[in-house]
Order: sequence, then structure tokens, then C-alpha cells
Amino acid sequence: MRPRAVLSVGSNLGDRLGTLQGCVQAIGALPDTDVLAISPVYQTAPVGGPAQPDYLNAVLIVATSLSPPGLLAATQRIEADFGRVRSPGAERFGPRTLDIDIISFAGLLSDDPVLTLPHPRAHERAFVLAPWHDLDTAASLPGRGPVAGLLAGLGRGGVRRQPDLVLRPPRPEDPGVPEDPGVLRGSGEPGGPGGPGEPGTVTEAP
Ligand code: A4P
Ligand code: MG
Repeated sequence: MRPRAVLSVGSNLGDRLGTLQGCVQAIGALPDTDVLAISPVYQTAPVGGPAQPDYLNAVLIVATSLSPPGLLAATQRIEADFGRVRSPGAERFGPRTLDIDIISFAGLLSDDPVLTLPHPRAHERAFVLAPWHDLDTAASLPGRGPVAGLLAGLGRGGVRRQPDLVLRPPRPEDPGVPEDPGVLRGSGEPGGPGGPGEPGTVTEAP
């Protein structure tokens, strides 16, 4: 079986839902990578950084043959494709069109600052734990314990599930990446490209 990774995706600039949907599509189009499950979408108050708009956040579970650094490089490319600007002067935790964090990868532990596993702040973020718990009530954060207990300790302040905003599973044969990221800066919410669909839980191909 291929390794599983848990990804947190977030957006607080432009067409947030459209960007997250494109991100799901682009992740599903990575080599030998399948999106197995997609959480409900949450509207979340920004944590840290300057005053900035609320985020939409969701969690994805993927199966991939990419290595952990290979997945990080791929997700950073997708962030850039969706107009994310990462410059030396940019403010930490500042607003962004798209942020993809690797929350855990096959239960690995790593303190490498280039790829810290699990993600060093996941255990203290309801915007990660709440959607992850929706997907897997028995989930556990390596080295930190059950997600249910972490979430109970933290509470759900600042995060609100948005039943009208739904991310669909990736469509086959669609690379997901916008030809012009400008198309994503309109306000497509609610519904985003293609409108609402069924919450996505995809079964892994044999
Ligand atoms: N990096 C190390 N470990 C990881 C990992 N597990 N996953 C390195 C992804 N990246 C990892 O990230 C900085 C560096 O972290 C990368 O070069 C990578 O090698 P970045 O994406 O360039 O910058 P950033 O996202 O601004 O910084 P950072 O520290 O990753 O911030 P976070 O922790 O991602 O927080 N509030 C709400 N409500 N919702 C959000 O989604 N997101 C953030 C960003 C802050 N507040 C938020 C949200
Ligand atoms: Mg990040």
C-alpha cells in the first residue's frame, strides 16, 4: 500500500473556494497520487500574523508514491501556480491565496526545518484538527496523540463548518492548474467552479 499523507489546505485571498477546488484537482493530478478523502470546508479566524481576512480551510488525505520531499516540492509548486507569492520580505503567517501544509506523512517524525513532521503547529490549530476529525474520528497526530483529545482540549473557537461550501473529488484528466491565476481572483463563492457537489470521499484504486 502506498504511504498516506494528511494535508491541510487554506486560502484567505481571492476566490477562496475556487482556489481550494483547483488545489484538490492539482494534487489529484500529481504522479501516482490519489486524493482519498476531502473534509468539509471551514471558515476560520486567522491565527497569528497581521490583521487579515478569514480563511477557508480543509483537510485532504492522500495516498502517494512521492517521497516526503517530493510531495513538499510538488505542493509548493501548486501554491505558486495559484498565485502564492513567497518572498524573503513577506510577513510570516500573512494572507495567501493558497497554503498547503503537510500535517503528517506515513507517521514519520522529522525535526528538519525544511520539512518538519508532523507539522509543528498542527496540534494547536483547530482549523487543522476539526476537519481532520470529521474525516477520521480515530486519527492520531504522531508524537502528540489522538486528534479527538487534542481538539477537545483546544475547543472549536474560531472555526465554523460551512455546509454550503463543498469541495468535489478531482476529475480525471484535468491538471487543475489555472492557465491564468487571475481567473481565480473573482468572487466565485459560494459554490466555486462547477458549483456544490457531494462531499468527496474517494476509494483508492487497487
Ligand atoms: N516546512 C517545514 N515543515 C513543513 C510542513 N510539514 N509542511 C517549511 C509544509 N511546509 C513545511 O512555509 C515556510 C517553510 O516551512 C517552507 O519553506 C517549508 O520548507 P511557507 O509555506 O513558505 O510559509 P508560511 O506558510 O507563511 O509559514 P509557515 O510557518 O508554514 O506557516 P503555517 O504554519 O503554514 O501558518 N490561520 C487560519 N485560520 N488558517 C490558516 O490556514 N495558516 C497560517 C500559515 C497562519 N494562520 C492561519 C492559517
Ligand atoms: Mg505553510
